[in-house]
Amino acid sequence: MLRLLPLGSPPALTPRLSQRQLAFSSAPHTTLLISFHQYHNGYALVFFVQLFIIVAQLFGGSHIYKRDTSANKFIKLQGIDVLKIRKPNDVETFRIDGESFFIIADSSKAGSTTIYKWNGNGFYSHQSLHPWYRDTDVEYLEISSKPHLILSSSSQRPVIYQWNKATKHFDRRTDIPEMEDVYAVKHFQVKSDLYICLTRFIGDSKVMRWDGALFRELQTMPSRGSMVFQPFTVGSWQYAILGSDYSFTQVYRWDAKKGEFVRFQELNIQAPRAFSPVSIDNRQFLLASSFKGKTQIYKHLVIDLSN
Ligand SMILES: [Ca+2]
Repeated sequence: MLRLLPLGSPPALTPRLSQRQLAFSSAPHTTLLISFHQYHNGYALVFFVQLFIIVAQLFGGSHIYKRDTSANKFIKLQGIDVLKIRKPNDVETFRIDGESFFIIADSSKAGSTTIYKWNGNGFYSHQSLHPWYRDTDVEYLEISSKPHLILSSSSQRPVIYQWNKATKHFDRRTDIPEMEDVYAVKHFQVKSDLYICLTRFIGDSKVMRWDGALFRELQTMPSRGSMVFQPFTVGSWQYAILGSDYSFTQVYRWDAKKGEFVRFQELNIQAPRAFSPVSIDNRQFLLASSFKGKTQIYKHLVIDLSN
């Protein structure tokens, strides 16, 4: 038997790395994201890692920080175009053919969801997608080993873009039919099958399966003020957790025999906005950030009931 146990709220979750410059805990609606970028030097076999933090925020402009290893702190590397990025709602990072990118979903009508690419010295705007649609979320995933993006908007169905190897840009491929008002999309894989969790605030959130040509509905979960539907694995267990502002948060566990999620546990979290699994010393935790209350940490327990 498995259970997620509340461990209470952490005494201090402010990251030590960045508290002085970033102060994101006091900035409303700040998306904080850390990504690793690695570079090889083939001849000398010098290998090093550069660490960046992208701070996208509603007020005060969005910036990129770079870890300065000699000073042991993050220093501001560059600002992000305020004409394109006005109301950032989500950031994702990805690598294609050895190159590093990130994308910011912009939720203002005047802004534009934009991809940035690392050129060795800084990140430069590479492609703007989808103007005028007030995007709320972006998801990077591979479909049949090809890079794709799924953009969710408050004004239309989620749109799927596919990477074009020749032009090195994303082209619109298709949309997800009969799915209006999707706030966010997250993907997961079970063996070789690809699935997505689609969050809707009210109504039904959904799980869909890629059938080789399009995503088809697999399951429907009632939403009561949901802003996050996060799939995650702990060991060999696949879960999905559907947050709720007006009801209990639901944890689902994948049933391999049925090939779908089954209800597993309810959690009481105020206005959850993100869930993140963390593994420390062979112990598994789930961090649940809250918009109104304290961030909660749950521990994953395996209870032996054989005795
Ligand atoms: Ca996202």
